[in-house]
Amino acid sequence: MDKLSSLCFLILSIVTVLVVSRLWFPIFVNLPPEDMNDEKQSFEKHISLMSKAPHHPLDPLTVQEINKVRDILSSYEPFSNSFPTIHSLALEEPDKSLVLSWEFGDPLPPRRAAVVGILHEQVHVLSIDLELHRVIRHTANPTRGYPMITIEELLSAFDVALANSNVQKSILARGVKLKDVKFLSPSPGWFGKEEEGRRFAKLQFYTLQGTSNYYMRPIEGLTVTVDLNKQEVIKIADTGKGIPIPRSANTDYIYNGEKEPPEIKQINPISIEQPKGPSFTVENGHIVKWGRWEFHIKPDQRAGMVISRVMVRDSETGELRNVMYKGFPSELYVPYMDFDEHWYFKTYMDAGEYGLGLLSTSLVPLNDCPRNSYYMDGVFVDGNGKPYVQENIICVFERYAGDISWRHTDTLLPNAKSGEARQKVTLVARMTSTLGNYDYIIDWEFQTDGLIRVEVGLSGMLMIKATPKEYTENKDNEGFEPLVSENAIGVVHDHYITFYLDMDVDGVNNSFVNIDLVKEEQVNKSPKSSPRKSIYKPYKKVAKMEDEAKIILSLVDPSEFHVVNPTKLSRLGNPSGYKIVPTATAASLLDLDDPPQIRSAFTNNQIWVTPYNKNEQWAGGFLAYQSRGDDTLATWSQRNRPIENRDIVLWYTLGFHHVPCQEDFPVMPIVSSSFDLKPVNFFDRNPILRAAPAFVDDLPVCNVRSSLNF
Ligand SMILES: *[C@@H]1O[C@H](CO)[C@@H](O)[C@H](O)[C@H]1NC(C)=O
Ligand SMILES: [Cu+2]
Repeated sequence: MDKLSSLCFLILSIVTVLVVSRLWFPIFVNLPPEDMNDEKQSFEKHISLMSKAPHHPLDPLTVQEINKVRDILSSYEPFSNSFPTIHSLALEEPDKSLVLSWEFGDPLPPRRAAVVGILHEQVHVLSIDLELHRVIRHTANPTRGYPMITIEELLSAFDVALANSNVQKSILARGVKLKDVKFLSPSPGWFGKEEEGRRFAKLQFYTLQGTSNYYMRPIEGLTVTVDLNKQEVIKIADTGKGIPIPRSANTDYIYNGEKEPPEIKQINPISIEQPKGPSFTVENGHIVKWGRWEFHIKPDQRAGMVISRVMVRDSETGELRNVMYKGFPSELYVPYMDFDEHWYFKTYMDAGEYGLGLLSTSLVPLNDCPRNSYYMDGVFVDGNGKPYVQENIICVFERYAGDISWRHTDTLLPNAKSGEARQKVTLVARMTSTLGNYDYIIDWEFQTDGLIRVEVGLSGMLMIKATPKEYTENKDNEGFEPLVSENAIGVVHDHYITFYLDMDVDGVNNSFVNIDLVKEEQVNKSPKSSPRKSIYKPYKKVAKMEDEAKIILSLVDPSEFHVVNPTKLSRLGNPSGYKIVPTATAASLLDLDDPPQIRSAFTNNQIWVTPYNKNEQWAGGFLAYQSRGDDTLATWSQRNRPIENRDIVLWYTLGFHHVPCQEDFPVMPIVSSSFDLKPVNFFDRNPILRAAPAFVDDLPVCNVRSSLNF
């Protein structure tokens, strides 16, 4: 780059920072502290930020509200002698009809909290009214299964396990020092009678000796079962004495200045330019407005990130139109494929067992999210019911990746040169969750043409199984266990992310329509009217009952899947709709009566449609830990309820089969897949027909020439 253009970029950067920091003061307020000693101070700063009153019926509970809930609970008679451990405490959303009729300026509907606690081995589910200052509903053990485990009880289970002399002996016998031992507590799933009646965790161990990578040096074949209520060891299984611990060499992944080979040219710093600042606003903390879109976004301890009240403006009239009432990842099922005593139970249901929000971590500016990002904090609750702030767990930013949103050139016109084209700029809301070894990146991407793309990325560390093997025996026709490093198998597994999508296309009452693509043959017609033998035609089939909307995808028997408003017709008489467009996905190969598949039967179909029911939000059941599959999407849907022209919820499961390979070691490059919610006959014509093209002068500080001047 020449001197002029370098100067030009410098000026641009400074101007951008100035513009951005004035318009977007909260971004910088929320940046993580540089000095770790400032942590306490920054916590207080956030308390004051977060204690602001809620503005919207769906706003999460504030720090003050959580403290109030805790006060109410402490003086609640059944808990007056001992306070339960709190496994979740969050806003109990007001009834949908109240939220839909509420407008800015109206008083908020009564603020309520939903609390799940455990006391004396009983699960308590409470509803607390903050205005009335009392418990208004209290049930014990509503279903089988237990709530999300708390970090505190896991840490304490580890202490209990490590204090056990037999566990110590087993660890020392492998030449590992106790000070190097770390743990993971895979949820135990549910495997029949002998595991019932007590809440427990299975702890497994890793050594950090010689590495900063927590998960690459497993102590194989040692599983300690700890009763979570009593906090005592109930079983030690030690069968792995002869199995070596994988070596530490090449396991580090933290940047230490080490360089790639000089032949590989480094990529220069890169960022998008927004000389006029971002085009979106975040109003009252949670309402995002961008271009034609408007929606509410909030962190949630269990779902991670919840997007609500999604509306898009009509491209002709400018009117705000409803698309979706609420969307979020409802469950995340990850079964591993290994019969081994120390592996068979690894069949996680991460949202219900651990919490996608509770295990979200602060996003790293520039690397997790681009420079032009707005960050949002989450307020969660610890096992004692005390609020804490998880900083910067959601980022919202505009993305321009150099793509095109539409184009055309009339090449047959005599003077045709270049044609019409439009840039594709989108708005992304992102959250990541680190569920032990794995990292999930979940993006909701909003396009100007009305399409919403939900993308899930997988990264982090493989779950490693130690083995005496150092080299792969290449045998055909034999199931294999992928060796990803010396003595380290990357165990084969799946990931299923089941999304709850309460679509409200132009109103609450919608229908689910299969558009089946059906082959039509021209047979024995004489005289033959066409030389063609076959074509296909789309056939509409409105699903009247739930059973008609249980979809297993098939390439050879294709359909489109539309959610339409049968009472809202376009100029041409087509019902206004959105379709769900699956892309690459996977389906479970497990037996339907395999215990993990019974618990996660919500993955038996890729698509389900249910009538809206406030109590049916968690596909794996309200209490998912050690659940037995009797409160899942699959069991609710057995009722085969009517779904035509009603308030309906669409469920979609995005799946991945994962056969690990060496590139996944020691940290996995992202694997991703997505699905789209795409308007169909929702707009009367191309909704971005009149969007303006971009011109060179739009970027006044630096023009295109300077960046072409290599
Ligand atoms: C939606 O459908 C239900 C069931 O048919 C009906 O009771 C309700 O009034 C409808 N709601 C609206 C807003 O049309
Ligand atoms: Cu994987």
